[in-house]
Amino acid sequence: MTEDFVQTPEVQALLDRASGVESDAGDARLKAITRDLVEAIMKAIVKHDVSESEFWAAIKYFQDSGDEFGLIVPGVGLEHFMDLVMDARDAEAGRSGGTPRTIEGPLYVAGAPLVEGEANLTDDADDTDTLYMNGRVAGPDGEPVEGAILHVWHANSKGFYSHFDPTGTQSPFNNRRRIRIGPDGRYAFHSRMPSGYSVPPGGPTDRFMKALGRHGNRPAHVHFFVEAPGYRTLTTQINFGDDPFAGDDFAFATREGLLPVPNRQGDSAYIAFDFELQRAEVSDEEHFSARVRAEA
Ligand code: MBD
Ligand code: FE
Repeated sequence: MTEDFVQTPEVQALLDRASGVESDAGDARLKAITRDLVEAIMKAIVKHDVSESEFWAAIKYFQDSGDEFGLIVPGVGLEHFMDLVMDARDAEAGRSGGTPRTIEGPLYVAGAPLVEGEANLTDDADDTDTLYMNGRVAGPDGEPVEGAILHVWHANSKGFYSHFDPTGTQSPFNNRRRIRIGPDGRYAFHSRMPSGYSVPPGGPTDRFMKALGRHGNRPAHVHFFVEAPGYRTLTTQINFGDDPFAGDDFAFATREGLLPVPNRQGDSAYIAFDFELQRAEVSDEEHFSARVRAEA
């Protein structure tokens, strides 16, 4: 049996009816996407000779792993793929320049304290080195960006994020801030050094990665959104260039230009990093994508 089986009139009619393309009601775009996705699954089933038992094991996997979908999506490369798609669309539209985007990941929390000046991100005790990070937020001509807000979030020295910490021991916004940037475009903050992240051991993502012969580790990293009136909101992160997983990130978030090596001096580590924003072409670009995010 070959994939041509999916092209038989019976299966094609099934796809038409199942995706609602024969009905005038409903959403045409949703119908078309549903039809293509279901057809792609059918082709994979035929191509790989998926048995009935394997099929139901896969369905059970999806049913059970809902809480970790936000990890599975970057783990299989789809979240990074969206960056590649957005980069390619930008290139087609003749847009380039600025700090590269890279994935948000599933661990942002809205509503972090809004602070000004040299900011401390860390509320909780954490016996590790101190990270000092500073730099500029500028536009395409090097102009300081006025009215910028830098959203920063990272893990603690155990690799756990506040709000998502399985040990339940972190304050709500530990290592999370929104920093209002002054008219000179300069920012500076310090915090307790993050460690790399690992997916929950034994969980759905971990089991999937192991079955693929992979792992679920990320290098130590710091996430950012940068938003400012008149500029395009940037989603990015820096990954520590000297981390053992800097070249082997399970989530594919590391990118050239986003891998600074911390300058480590005794109990302190320093990173200088400048952000360059693109100008917004439409006001929608000044805002975040419509992803549903945790709130606290
Ligand atoms: C993270 O901390 C992260 O940044 C991503 C992208 C995926 C899982 C955990
Ligand atoms: Fe992260």
